[in-house]
Amino acid sequence: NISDELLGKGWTIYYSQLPRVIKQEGAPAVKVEAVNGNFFRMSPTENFTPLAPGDSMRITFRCTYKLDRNSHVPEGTYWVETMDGKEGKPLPVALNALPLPSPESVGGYPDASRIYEANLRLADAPALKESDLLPSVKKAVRVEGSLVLEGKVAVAYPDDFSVEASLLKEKLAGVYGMEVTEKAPVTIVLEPLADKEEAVNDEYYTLDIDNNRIKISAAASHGIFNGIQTLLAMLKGKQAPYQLEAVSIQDYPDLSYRGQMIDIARDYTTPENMKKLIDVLASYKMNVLHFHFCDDEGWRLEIPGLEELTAVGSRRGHTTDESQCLYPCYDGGYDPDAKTPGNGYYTREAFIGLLRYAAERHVRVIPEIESPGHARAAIVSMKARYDKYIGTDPEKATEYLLSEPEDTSRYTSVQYYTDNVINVALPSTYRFMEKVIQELNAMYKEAGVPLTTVHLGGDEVPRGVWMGSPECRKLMKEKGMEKAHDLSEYFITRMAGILQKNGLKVSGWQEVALGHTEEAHRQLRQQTEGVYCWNTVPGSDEVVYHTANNGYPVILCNVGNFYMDMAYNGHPDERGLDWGGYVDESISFSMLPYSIYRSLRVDMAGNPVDLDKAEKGKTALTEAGRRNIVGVQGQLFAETIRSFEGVEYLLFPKLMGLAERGWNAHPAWESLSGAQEQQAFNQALALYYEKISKEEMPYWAKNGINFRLPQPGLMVKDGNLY
Ligand code: NAG
Repeated sequence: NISDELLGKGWTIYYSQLPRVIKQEGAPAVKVEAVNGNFFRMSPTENFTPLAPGDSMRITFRCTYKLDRNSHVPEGTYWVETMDGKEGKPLPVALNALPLPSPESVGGYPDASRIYEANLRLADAPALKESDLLPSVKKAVRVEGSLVLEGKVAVAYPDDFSVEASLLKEKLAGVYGMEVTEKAPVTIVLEPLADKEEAVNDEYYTLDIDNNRIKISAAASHGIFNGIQTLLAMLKGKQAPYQLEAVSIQDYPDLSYRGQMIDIARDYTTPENMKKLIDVLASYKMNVLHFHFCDDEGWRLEIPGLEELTAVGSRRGHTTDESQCLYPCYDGGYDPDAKTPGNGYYTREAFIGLLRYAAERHVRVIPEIESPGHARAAIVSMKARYDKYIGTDPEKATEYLLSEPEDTSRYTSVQYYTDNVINVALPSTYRFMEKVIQELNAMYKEAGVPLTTVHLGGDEVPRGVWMGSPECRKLMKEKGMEKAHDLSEYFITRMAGILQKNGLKVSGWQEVALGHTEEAHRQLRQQTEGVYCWNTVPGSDEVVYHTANNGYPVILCNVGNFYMDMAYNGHPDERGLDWGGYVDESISFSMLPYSIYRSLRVDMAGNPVDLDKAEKGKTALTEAGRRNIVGVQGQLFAETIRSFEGVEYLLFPKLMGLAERGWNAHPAWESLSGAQEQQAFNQALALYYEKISKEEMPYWAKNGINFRLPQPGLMVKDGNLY
């Protein structure tokens, strides 16, 4: 008590923390409890003795999950006092971070990259050729000659490629300081491929450099765009005047879907930063941005007619009734109007602008409406609407309601929410979902960008949901359903119908394609564009090939290799989660889309995994299943991220492995075994690290991208080493 008054019982301390379940022993004087999710409160019990000025006390509690890294310690702490039965204003409280053990004191932290450092020493560091890029090009033949790009350059192109040409000119002028003129010593020619049959797919291109000309040919504009990215990548590690060796390149991706998911619900990323990211993704020939704009802790997109979604659902701050804003989870800001990483949304206009920006760079934006679980922000927002109108306009109040006031179901979600699942029996639920889908459709239309699918989420519906809902009970009886999963199936089937009616297909996390009746599978298969297999920790990764064999198009985003929100390693200063292991740039690189059981070569302690054993007896990919592997995707869930710099830190350089594997799904070691396999892997890895450090890192440093050096605890920012 640092005040000069006696501290009585009318106070509460609020804070957020990731490790969740709290146990207290005995009869504590101060009770620590979850308000909801990872938002907690401490308040005095009847055993609390008022604290005299200058006195202090210790409050002890236990978390069931380890609290061993800085991104997990309590944060956003504030104090609220109650006087005369009224709550006072929240006040920030200074917090001394927990003393975490130093790496030295426990003999170092397990670091997954340890084994790779050993591999790197084994393989000779190769000398880089000009055409050694990320992602690697399929075929490059060095020919006689060279050219110099200096001062002036000309770009020649037909109308069909004018968008690509103007982006090229922008980069040449803006990043490489060249003047683009009508006539110049060197001309960059963009032209249709002479023999269209040659194009393996829409993204195929050829790039030919001779003494005074650079020629990029493709059957489609996407191929031209890819060729331009290759040309720009060849300039990356160089200084003006840019000397380029003559070369003939033929290149195309193996997988048509190469995406990155960004979670702006937990941590808000502005449209400007998102554009910066899209530009970088596109430069590595990634072609999908999975836009995770809503979840339990936020709704980040304006939907005309559903103002509460953003008025309430995009703001987090101190509240006891959530009619104005959501609880201050994660970053714990007590002021809902403050500019914190927990507040913000994309206006309709900003989103349309983003869609156009992405489309110009051949990046598709796939929107995700998280449902029926992970939907707390939407549920709370629609409840606020209900409360607002129930007295005056009951029809309006219930029109889009997502929860049933009489529902007594008790459940706890993986993230410890007790009220984050949409009620799937209410007609208003389907009205809400269709309304959002139609508004999304309208935004894409206005942007002039096609929308083919909406990702419906579908993950982590906790046990216990819906069972106490009178409406769900009624529906179950009517339809002869027996268990909660039947309701999940009902939801996804009905949603597939709504999407179809609106000209769209279903995408969703792996759960949407699991556990159905044969009849439901038959229908869903045809209505599905992508099943995102995510929860594939070693041992349960069979879901991936099972789903592909079962006829669903699969996107590989398995946690073990591609969850960029996993920490780089166990060091306390490395932010991130670790429920699926550690993920660094070597682990994303190790992924084998067609040999998934051999994709994790080290365990969390950095020890080698016995790959033959890991693969033994597992579900194999059938021929039909092979054709269903459509792509790869990185995930960046944002529970531990607090800024855009944090986004970049977790993506760079991990993203390089993802981009490489999406483009080249059959690396040399895939078809080898034993010592030969190990040697081929070592060589490829050495070349990969060489590219990252020689070509990419200097470029990131120059262009203000916050990245992590492939060594624990070091990073470069604005050209400086920290
Ligand atoms: C899972 C959740 C996600 C969470 C993430 C953290 C999926 C599909 N679902 O528990 O909401 O943020 O892991 O890594 O990943």
